[in-house]
Amino acid sequence: MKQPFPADFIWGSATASYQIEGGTKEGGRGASIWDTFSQTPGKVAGGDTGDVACDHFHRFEDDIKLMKELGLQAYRFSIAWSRIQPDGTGEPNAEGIAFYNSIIDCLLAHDIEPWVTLYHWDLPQALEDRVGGWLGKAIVPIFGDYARICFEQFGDRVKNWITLNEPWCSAVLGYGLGVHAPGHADADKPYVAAHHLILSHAAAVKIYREEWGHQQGRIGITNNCDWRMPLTDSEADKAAAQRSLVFFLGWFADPIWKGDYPAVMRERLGDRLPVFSAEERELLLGSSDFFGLNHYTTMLASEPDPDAEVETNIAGNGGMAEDQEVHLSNDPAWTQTQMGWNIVPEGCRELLKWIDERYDHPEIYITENGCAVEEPDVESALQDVVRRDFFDGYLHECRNAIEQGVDLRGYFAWSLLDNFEWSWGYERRFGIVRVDYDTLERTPKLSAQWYAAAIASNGASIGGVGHPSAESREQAAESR
Ligand code: PNW
Repeated sequence: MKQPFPADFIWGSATASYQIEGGTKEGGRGASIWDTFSQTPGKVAGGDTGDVACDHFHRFEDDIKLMKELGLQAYRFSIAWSRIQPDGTGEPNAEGIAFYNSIIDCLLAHDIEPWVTLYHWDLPQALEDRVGGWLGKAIVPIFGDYARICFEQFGDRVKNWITLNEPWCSAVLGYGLGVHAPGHADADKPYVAAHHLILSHAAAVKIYREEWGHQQGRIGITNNCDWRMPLTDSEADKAAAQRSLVFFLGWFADPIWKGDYPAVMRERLGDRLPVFSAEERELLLGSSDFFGLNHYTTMLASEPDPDAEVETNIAGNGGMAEDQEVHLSNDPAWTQTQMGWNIVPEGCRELLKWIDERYDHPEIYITENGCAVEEPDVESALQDVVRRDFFDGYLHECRNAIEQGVDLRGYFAWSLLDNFEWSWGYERRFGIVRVDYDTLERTPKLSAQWYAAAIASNGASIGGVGHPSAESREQAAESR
């Protein structure tokens, strides 16, 4: 046994509405941009949709019992906006409210703390049609109105709110690369969409603090970021790694923790990057009670060689590559997940330290971390050693970060269940619990048993599976 985590550390798991609920035509739910996108031929692997997904809509009670069996202390899920407001605006839909009330009440009855994400990518289709989704400023007060309904209906019991999940993904994958809904591929739209996402976050937080402060909850935002390790010790490569991090995370976190976009983005983008008014900057600054982080992988960053052919837009990992001029690559010593994402636990520790330093020691929650592993059958899922070792390695480095002074308060494994992995459909499995998509049967994997033991020991059992240490990886890399 190693050092336990801090006594009040929170252990949870996370999901998202469109990825698990199914029941897309039930309970008065309106269509979302992910219904439309997944029904568009060629957009999602295998033509998969979220129509049934894990059928959590009908099975949430059993799923919550399972969470209890695993000892989860917190559960992060998202609300499907179009269940609350089928057309994106107007009076709340009573059936949608009742559905989330049932989930919240059931969680509390099992002593599991609900962490609620207001927006995990499933924008009501009606808003895409009427106001152009996140591209128009009109969305800002509309999101505020939706958030207000949620605070009013659920805030007596929900004390942990996350406004947006990974606005980087909404902006870059949805408006830049076209691989997520609504499927725009454009060089400038990501910056416009991001601007309205950030302002929508601020609008929701203002409403929460001004109108619902008596509920005494907390509200914040979850951003995603990979780590960037400089390829060499050269100043140019170190600068490239920093630039890449700033374009990834600083884009969204700087307005909230520093009051404006990063200078390097302004320098490189000029007026392609929208401008916040003084009033908006004031509203943004300090508008998150905690730093929500989703972290999955690490890449090497270097100054592009002007003579080499520059790789642009490595989907999902680079962002808007042309604007950054950073060359990204993989260390061949690294192993990868089924997503092709490098497994580099020390990158997680380094990113936590970077956030701690840049944003002045915020309270951090890892609201997602996990991996996809190829699991053709239930037998392989019951032996998901790669996933178990992934969690053991990443959480071991989380503890190291805490020991080095980072204020990490909690961790949510992505994901509770195998689920609809966006443009990859059901082909990629991230769950600690196996879902058989024919029978919808749930089977906890080895990683779930491992996680249950980790929680039961408050993390003291973590670091015990004997994966290569950071040092041995470095040695392996150097000796190549
Ligand atoms: C996150 N990328 O998405 C989401 O929050 C989850 O809904 C998703 O299932 C999970 O991570 C696994 O993919 C991401 O390309 C999607 O860098 C893509 C990227 C990062 C996160």
